[in-house]
Order: sequence, then C-alpha cells, then structure tokens
Amino acid sequence: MARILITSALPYINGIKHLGNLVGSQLPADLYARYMRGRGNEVLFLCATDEHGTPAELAAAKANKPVADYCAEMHEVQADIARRFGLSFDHFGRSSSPQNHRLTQHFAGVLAQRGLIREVQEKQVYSNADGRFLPDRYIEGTCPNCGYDRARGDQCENCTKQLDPTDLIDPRSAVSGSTDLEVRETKHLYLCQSALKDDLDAWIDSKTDWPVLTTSIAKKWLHDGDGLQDRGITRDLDWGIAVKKGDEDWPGMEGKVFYVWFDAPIEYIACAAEWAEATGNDWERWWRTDKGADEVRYVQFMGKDNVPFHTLSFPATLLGSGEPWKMVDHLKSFNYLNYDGGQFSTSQGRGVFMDQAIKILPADYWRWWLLSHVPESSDSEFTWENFQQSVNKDLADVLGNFVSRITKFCRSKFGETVPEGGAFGEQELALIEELTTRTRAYETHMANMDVRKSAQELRALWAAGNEYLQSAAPWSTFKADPQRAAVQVRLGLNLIRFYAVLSAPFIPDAAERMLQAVNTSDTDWPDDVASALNVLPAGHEFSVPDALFAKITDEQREDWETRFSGIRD
Ligand code: B3M
Ligand code: ZN
Repeated sequence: MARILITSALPYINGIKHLGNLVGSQLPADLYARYMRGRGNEVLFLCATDEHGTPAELAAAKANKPVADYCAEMHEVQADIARRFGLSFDHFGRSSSPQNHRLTQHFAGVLAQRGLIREVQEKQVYSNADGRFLPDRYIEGTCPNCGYDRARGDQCENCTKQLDPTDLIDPRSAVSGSTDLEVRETKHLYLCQSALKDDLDAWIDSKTDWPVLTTSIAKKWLHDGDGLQDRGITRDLDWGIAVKKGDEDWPGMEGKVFYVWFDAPIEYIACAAEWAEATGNDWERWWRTDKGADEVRYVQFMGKDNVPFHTLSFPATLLGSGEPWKMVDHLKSFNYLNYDGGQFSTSQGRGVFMDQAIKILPADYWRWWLLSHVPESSDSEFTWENFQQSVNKDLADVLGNFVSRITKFCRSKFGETVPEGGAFGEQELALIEELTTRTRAYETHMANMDVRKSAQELRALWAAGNEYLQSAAPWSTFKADPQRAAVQVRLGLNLIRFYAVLSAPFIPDAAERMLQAVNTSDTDWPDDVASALNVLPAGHEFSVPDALFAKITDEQREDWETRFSGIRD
C-alpha cells in the first residue's frame, strides 16, 4: 500500500467554473484519486478555492458585497457543485484560511532570512477616484499602435502589442472609468528566483518521467531569453495575506499583501493542515520529509497555463526555504478543451458552466464524456453531437444495455436470484482471458494517468461483456439447455459487479447503482478476474435497476445546442 498525495489546481473564486476548467484539473485528479483508493492505497486528495487577488476584489464589487463575504459564499457554491460532480476531495479548503496566512508568512520569513527576497522601488499607476493602485490590466486606454480604444495596460487585444500602462493614450481606470490617475512610487518584494535557477534546473532534470508538455514549458522559462526572472510577490491591495516575516511586521510593507500566485500554491500545504484540524489527523506526515512524507508520492493535476507556477515558482518557494518540504513527484498537465468551434471563456460567459451542466444531466454523463475526450496530447473540442453520440453509444447502448438485459432476462427465467448451472465453459474462459488482459492494460494506463487510453480500455471491457452476451445468447440457449443458460446468466450478473468496481473512478453514481442492483458492497479489485466473476454465488438475490443511462434525443441535443450557443448572463 502506497501513500499518495493528490492536488488539483485551485479553482479561482470569481465565479462558477466551466467544463473546460473541470476537465483540465479537478476531474482527472478525482479519477486518479478514486482509482488509487480503489486499489487500496492511502490517498489524500486536496483542493481549495483560490481566493485572493484583484479579480476576486472586482467580482465582489460587482456583486456589491464585501470581498470576504463574497468569497465565503462562492466557496460554498463551488463546494456544492464539486460534490454534485462527485469530486471526492478529502478536503476542499480556502486559500484565505488562517492556516494559509500563517504558512505564507512563514515562507516569506524564511526566504528573507536566507537572503532570497529583495525590496524593489517601483512606479505604479494610482487611481485617486478608486483610492487604489491599479494593476496593468485594469488600466484601459487607446492603443498607440492601432488606435483601438479599449487597449489594456499590459497588452492591446486588437493588435496584440505588449504595452506599458504609460504607453496608453487617454488612460482610465477599468474599475471606475476615472481618468484621475497618477504615477506613484511604491515598494515591493521580489523573490530571487534567478538565484535558484541551477537548483530548479537540476530538480527538473531529475524528473525523467514527466510528460514532455510539462518539462518543455518549465525549460522554456528557465532558459529562453534572459532566463528565469526574479518575481514580485507583493501587491498594493486590501484583500489578501498581509506581508509579514513570520509573526513579525515587515517595515515599509504596511498595508500590502502577498501576490495571489505566491500564496495560492502554499494553500496545497495549508489545505492539508485544514484537513488535519477538521479531522484530527496529522498533516506533516504528508508534507514534511522529516516527518514521513519522504514515503509519499505527490501528484499534481493542472492545465498547461498553470505549469510555470508549479514547476518553477512554487518549487522556488519550497527549495528556497531550505526546509524539508515534500516536492511534487509527478505533474500531469492538460491542453485546452474548446467549445463548439471556439474557446470556453469565463469572462465572456461562453460554453457550458458546471451549474448549468448538472441541471440538464447527471454528473456521470459529463464525467464520461469529459474524461474520455480529455485534452491530453492536444486540445480537444466539445460538440453537442459528439457528446450525444458518446453518451448514447458507450453509456446507454453498451454498459446500460448490458446491465438491463441480463438482469431482466434472469428475472423472467430464473427469478431474482443468481442461478447455479455448473462450471464455466470454453466461451466463458475465453472471455475471462480477454477481460484479464484488458484489466491489466487498464491498470497500467490508470497508474500512468493516461486518461484517454484508460477510457478506451474500459469501454473495450464493457464491449467484451456485451459481445459475449450477444453470442452466448442465453435467451436462445435457454430453450434447449437451461443449465447452460444459467451459467451464462450467473457470469453476466457477476460482470455487473466487476464493471461497477472498474468503472467507479469514471462514473461513480452508476457504479453505486450497479452494486445496489446486484446487492453487494464487495468492491474488491479484480486482481484475479476468474475469482472476481464468482463473487456472487448461486442463490444470491438481486434486483432489476432502473435504466442506468437515458439516451440523449435529437430534440434535446438541438435544444441544448441553441440554448448554449450564446453568452451566459
Ligand atoms: N487559480 C488558476 C486558475 O484558476 C489558479 C490555479 C492556482 S493553483 C495553486 O486557472
Ligand atoms: Zn493595438
């Protein structure tokens, strides 16, 4: 039994996530966590809301709420949706927790002690009307290059030119529209990442089994251009973690907070502390290599845009501290999921959002489609037609149909108990052999986090049972040889349990209903397929379940296509 720490990138607090966000981190992380638990490992699966930064402040202002209240409410909303999608976090924490405040200030303190933080005097735009400094992207004006009148202080969206806020013609605050802006001096802390460049390089080189997508991004940031840059880790904002050295004040940094990307990854650790406090567990054995975490395997899941922060910035914080923190062992990153010929977009409200999805269909439908089409080796695309096809074929025609056919047939001929009928024949043994090969392949893909291959193998396992049933045809056998039909049916009923165990990481609710139908709580992994197909003995009672999956009709598909073609209000 291994000890496995799993974290998913922390969803930002400012709104409900879309399916593209879900498939790029939380959902595959959940798949892996469920699988690893199913195999009997000790798993700690953590996620949290990422609550600081300007977008949180602005979203709260838009909702007309104090930012702390807004975050508390949105945290509950996100936690509830996560539950409804079956995301099996051991703890869903908050980056605004007291634990994260303490740890973030602790890291800043030790990094400063070790000479890895320097103070930098900067000039920044201050909005008198808003009473605050404005980050570059919250200053708007006319682009000096193309004349576009809504260019942002960091870039012109129209001609893509990189800009400085001072380049803009007629600059104004994107928060209030005010033009009463001035440039003020302000002091910030920088983390000396450049001093850690060689350590980071060596650490990344030691990760020989990382996906190319992950290492190539990290290497690019380490070596391209001027190489790894020192990074500002403080901001002039109200909302966030106050800049302190451990418990001590930081002279000159009064009223400032840490940058959201400095404290957010530290929440991975703080979240374990939150979990420990809530459950009376010990978090250090998951995070401190001097307290047992050297035996932990730590896996992170995230979209590709988050890779630099997890391969460089966060490791710089941990390595730089000189303390024995657990570092990530494997980092699984994903490409983007597109929506119907364009991009999913939170700011534009384009695509399907988690709350909308769960209103039209249960979680398993989404889980299956998203995981079996996860943007692993390249970007992938959600279309309603593809969604309909894959739900109808894989879930309804193959798995659902199998379960319904075998249970109904048994009920009509043998009643609602597993029939006897003697030993397995040649055809059953051939099936067991195929299932064994495929189960071993499935295990390998799941262990390697090859999500698409895992889904393909699972689908092939379902199909093998379906084909067996089709060719064994107990409904014909029954007429001449009821004993033989009984053997076929007994195998079929046992396959339901077998499929429930294998499929649970992908479609946990359906798996649960399958177990209920065959009236068992035995979820032992089929290490030996032949014995797994003998778990339900003759005489064992079962019941015919309601249809596991309903087909998506053309009418529904067209309706959803239209409903989700526009922009969410
Ligand atoms: N919240 C990025 C995002 O929401 C960010 C991930 C943090 S992981 C520590 O896309
Ligand atoms: Zn422009």
